[in-house]
Amino acid sequence: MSIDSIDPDEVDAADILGSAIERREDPALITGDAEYTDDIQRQDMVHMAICRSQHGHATLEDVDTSEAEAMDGVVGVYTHDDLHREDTPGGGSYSLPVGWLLDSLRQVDHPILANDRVRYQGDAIAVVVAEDRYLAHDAVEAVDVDYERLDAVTDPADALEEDAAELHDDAENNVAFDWEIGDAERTEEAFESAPHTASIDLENQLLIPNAMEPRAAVADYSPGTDELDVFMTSQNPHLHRLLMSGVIGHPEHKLRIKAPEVGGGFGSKIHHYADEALVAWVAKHLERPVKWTATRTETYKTDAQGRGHRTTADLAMDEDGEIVGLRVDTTANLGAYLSTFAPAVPTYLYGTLLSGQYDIPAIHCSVTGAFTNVPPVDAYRGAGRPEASFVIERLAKLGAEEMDMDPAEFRRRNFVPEDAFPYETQVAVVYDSGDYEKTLDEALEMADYESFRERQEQAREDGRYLGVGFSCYIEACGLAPSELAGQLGAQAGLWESSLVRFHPSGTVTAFCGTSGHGQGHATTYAQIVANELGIPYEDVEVVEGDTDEIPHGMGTYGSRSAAVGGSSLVKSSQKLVDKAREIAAHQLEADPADIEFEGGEFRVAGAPDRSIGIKAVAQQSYLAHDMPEDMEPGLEATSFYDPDNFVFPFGTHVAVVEVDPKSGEIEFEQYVAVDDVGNQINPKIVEGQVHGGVAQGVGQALYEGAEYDSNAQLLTGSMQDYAVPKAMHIPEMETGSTVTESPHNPLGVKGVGEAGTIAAPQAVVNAVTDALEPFGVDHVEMPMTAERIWNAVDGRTEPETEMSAAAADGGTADSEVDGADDTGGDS
Ligand code: MCN
Repeated sequence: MSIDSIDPDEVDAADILGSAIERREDPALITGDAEYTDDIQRQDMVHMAICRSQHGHATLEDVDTSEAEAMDGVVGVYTHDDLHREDTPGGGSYSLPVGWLLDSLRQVDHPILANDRVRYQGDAIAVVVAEDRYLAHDAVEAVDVDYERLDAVTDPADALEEDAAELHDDAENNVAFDWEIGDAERTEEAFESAPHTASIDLENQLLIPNAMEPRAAVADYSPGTDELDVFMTSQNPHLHRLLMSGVIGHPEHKLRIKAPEVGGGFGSKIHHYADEALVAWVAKHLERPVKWTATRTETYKTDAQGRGHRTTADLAMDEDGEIVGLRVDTTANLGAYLSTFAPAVPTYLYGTLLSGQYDIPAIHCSVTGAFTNVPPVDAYRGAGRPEASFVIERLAKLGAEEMDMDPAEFRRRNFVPEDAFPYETQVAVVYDSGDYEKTLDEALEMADYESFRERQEQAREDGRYLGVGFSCYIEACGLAPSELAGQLGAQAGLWESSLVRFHPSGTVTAFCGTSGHGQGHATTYAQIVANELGIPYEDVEVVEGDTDEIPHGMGTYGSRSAAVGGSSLVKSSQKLVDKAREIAAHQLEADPADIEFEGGEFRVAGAPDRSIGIKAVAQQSYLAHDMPEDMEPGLEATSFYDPDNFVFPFGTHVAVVEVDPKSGEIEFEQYVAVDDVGNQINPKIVEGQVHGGVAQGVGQALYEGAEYDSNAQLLTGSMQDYAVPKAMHIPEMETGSTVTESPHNPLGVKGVGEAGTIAAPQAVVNAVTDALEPFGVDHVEMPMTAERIWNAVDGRTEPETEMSAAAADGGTADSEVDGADDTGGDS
């Protein structure tokens, strides 16, 4: 079941918002016409390559660059000592900033080229600049680095052990922060008196984002004007401009960041890395254009990774199966240094979402952030919210089992009721709107759950193991508002800005400070603006991703673009219409209060024949021959939109699987996704986002995981070793939706960009453990490889089988299942 996309020519202008029109950006992407950063060529351009640490943890005894420097075609080789900055007070080194602070945060220095120590395999040590790319890479091989290896640690829980190798002098025991939320005392009381509890120990494994396009940058400096243009794979050019201007000490207004076409990011292109800053520095230093494009191996070793939690969590229930308490203790891997927004991810984007769809009267969550010898860990699609959803939805399954209740009914009993919105959780957020039963009911129907248990029973008798898994997820997105973000530690505002400009000939350019990189903004933003202005969709062009063209912006992440950027476009369009109304009133010799606007026409109320179209008004505004008194010519409007709250999309995903206990293989029988993202601007794009998100969630559940050896050497450093799922690994998805508008923005939308990734992992793990219930397996760590499944069931006999065997022997069955424990496998 899939939504058909529609040719925009076949859609009435009045229906453009909400239509599943085809993505206008696709032809250029499909035909190869689109320009990515690596496509950019400049005369006299040189190429940069980076000498990176081969070790996970070592001191740098010596870095000898002489051989590399002597190579023909090498233009320069630079190390930490070359980057000494005399223009900062005290003359410091170039270091990367942290964009989110917590009270207990131990800030550690993160130099863009390592000084005397490397802390993860891939830490940058030196840059080589050469006349061509291959030469630059060859010259990197000629840099002679003398290391003294140190003990390494990659697991966050191990990092906190007293005898663990310590990464930073300023972070004793590798503790980056201690953070908590909720009411510890009340939660303990709830547990003390609760007749039922369910518990889980789990790992939410480290993931490597896999954008199709590796990170890249081209920098071009004009000494005459001191202007520095940086083209780079960015999800947020204005933020990158701000951060980079601080890192390399170049004035913000003379720094231009432009994101050409960006081939996916999934969070990994939000952060400010050393590499892009180095490209900019080198371009300025050499006064020549410079290009750097990461190899796939560099991407695996240096892109910020995601998740990386170890968690113990307990749920307390009363006699009726109502949840009375939730207790969560997490150790979060932050990697070797603090990445740009890292402190926010395992705290405010995690702890605040633990209540899930449930009305839980007492919650407490504590999180310890740990430094380890892996690349910095930061936002990866979902960023904290998948981890939270995984914890509560795994516990919901175990809670239902403890209560001997149907898992769907257990959830229904505990849902925040429809009439309780806005609903304030015990973990500091207020859900905007919701109707959780509606998505559950639709998903149950689509999955034909009513007949499932019978089929499952039947299959078990035939020696086949089917399982169903539910995920009733919630997430917070549309990241905003600025005041709250500031109170929580953000060093940036979370508003969005846009400019809508009518051209004299009647076409429109809509500029927005978000920066899409695959989400289809050129299509959906044009739908929004065309709808507001009542003009044809084809007449609206969308521009994003260039600090020189767009007034300002905060970028694309946290599924914020529709809710915040889209709303900003509504606001700008409405301002523009307000001005146009005054011009129209003047032209029609009427009072502006008597002018109605619909379908692109201004009409005098009660005199429909007296009208003027908005395009004619635009033309008049530029002619400026006959304007209202004191009105400036031109027709454009800018706005900065800062919403009141996050938006909270939700939904129910249901996975139905068959597990072969003999081989450990898992087959999907069905995957149902019912999501509520408020009003949909474009249902086809929404569906595509759900598909992509679920694919990544299934990837986490079954295939993906960054693995390191005891020296912090990455074992999964290529696509051969890190299993990104292919099309054949992804289940056929049946998607459905309900609509519960958000009251917090004029479009009534909620975000969708991360929903599938947040929902899918626990649906799959719950399904697999449901299938393996006869074997007493109630948890398998992700990724649930065939080996892990096989290890989980190996040697365990299904109770019925054993009972019957015992009965046949005339003896008593001594169930091996009793002794079964959870397994993380040992793959
Ligand atoms: N949309 C809609 N109706 C809604 C909500 C959204 O039609 N009710 C549309 C939007 O207009 C937009 C798309 O759906 O075209 C996604 O919107 P939104 O949920 O606002 O998310 P963002 O545009 O802010 O995108 C960010 C989000 C995140 S955080 C990650 S990670 C992610 C994702 O989007 N990375 C992606 N989707 C991705 N898709 C691609 N192809 N590549 C990535 O790197």
